[in-house]
Amino acid sequence: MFVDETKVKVKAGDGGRGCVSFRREKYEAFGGPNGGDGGKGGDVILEGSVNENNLTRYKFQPHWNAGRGEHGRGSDQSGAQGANCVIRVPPGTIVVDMVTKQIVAEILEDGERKLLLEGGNGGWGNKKFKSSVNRAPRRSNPGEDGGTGEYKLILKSIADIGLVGYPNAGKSTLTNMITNAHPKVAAYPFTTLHPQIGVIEYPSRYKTLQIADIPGLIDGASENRGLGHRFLRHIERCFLLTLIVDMSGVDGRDPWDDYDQLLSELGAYDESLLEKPRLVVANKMDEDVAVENLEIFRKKREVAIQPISCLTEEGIEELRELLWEKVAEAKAKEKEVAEAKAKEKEVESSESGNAKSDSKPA
Ligand SMILES: Nc1nc2c(ncn2[C@@H]2O[C@H](COP(=O)(O)OP(=O)(O)OP(=O)(O)O)[C@@H](O)[C@H]2O)c(=O)[nH]1
Ligand SMILES: [Mg+2]
Repeated sequence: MFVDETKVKVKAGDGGRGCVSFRREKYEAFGGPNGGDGGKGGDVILEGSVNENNLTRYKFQPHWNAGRGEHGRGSDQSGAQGANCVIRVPPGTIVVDMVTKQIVAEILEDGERKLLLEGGNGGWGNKKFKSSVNRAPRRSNPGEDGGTGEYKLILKSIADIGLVGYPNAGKSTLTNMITNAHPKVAAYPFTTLHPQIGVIEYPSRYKTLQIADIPGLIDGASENRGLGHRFLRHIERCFLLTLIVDMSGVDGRDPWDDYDQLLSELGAYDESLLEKPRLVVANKMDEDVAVENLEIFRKKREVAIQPISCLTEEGIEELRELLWEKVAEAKAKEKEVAEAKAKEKEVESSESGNAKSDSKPA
């Protein structure tokens, strides 16, 4: 089962009550107040974990509570802090507050932690209320309530490359060949029912890339045909989109129409997907008709296209290298854009700072 969207109800721990108590000992009259403070309630914390690969467990267990703080006790004993509740989510998870509809957290890395709800503070014991005018206070505070919240968890997988294509184009076959993942391959449409993330290794560079194999798109996916657009969110964060076109033209479709349709479906989901760097791959080149179709494709559409065959392994090694180069290029470009943006912001803020200091009277 693959769940990439679910709701959770969480509650942070309540703070423990403060204690009213007085020191009573033999030969120690009026020993003074010694009621301890209540413990703080546990926090609700989000943590990225690569051991989770989707949100199934939160679908079946939607309630998560942190422990309450212990009440304070006599003899100056503070209550223990409540246990934190750690919600482990796969990297790439976004958390949306169901009331405000705002994104309140985003977990991108393994081990990354974010505080979702803070536990209530413990109440003061009567010792804290002692003063020069009231040396025997009979007062203590109740603990603060821990907050509650309802959140939607949405997983948008993190991969460098997203594979997009019609059903049966050979996305999973390619994933099987070049990565450690083994998605099911079969000659019927919609073999892949949910995204599969595979890792491509580049041993000579001591590096890896992640590739997301998602279910096939068909005409009208934007109107929810086939599996619809449901899984396109898993390629939103990719640096590179790889469009796999079946050059053998099965099911009476023409490869160039497939290519156009894929682009229009991507655009219908989100225009910004079309701005991502793309690599177009022609698969099934072992078939004779594919060679003819590729020639026609090149005449009809002026795009660079990489011919491969997952059957004969022709062009696979070149494709691996091309993927590496394109992702490196895309990453460099994205970094440049981010740096330019940061610089622009810096200039803007320094300008507004100057304007403020100018407006001050001398
Ligand atoms: N002749 C030939 N057949 C191929 C090639 N690559 C894949 N196939 C076949 O195409 C069929 C579909 O392959 P899949 O990898 O399951 O296709 P997919 O794109 O993942 O399809 P969905 O998961 O349904 O979207 C399988 O029967 C494969 O054996 C190829 O290069 N040449
Ligand atoms: Mg598949």
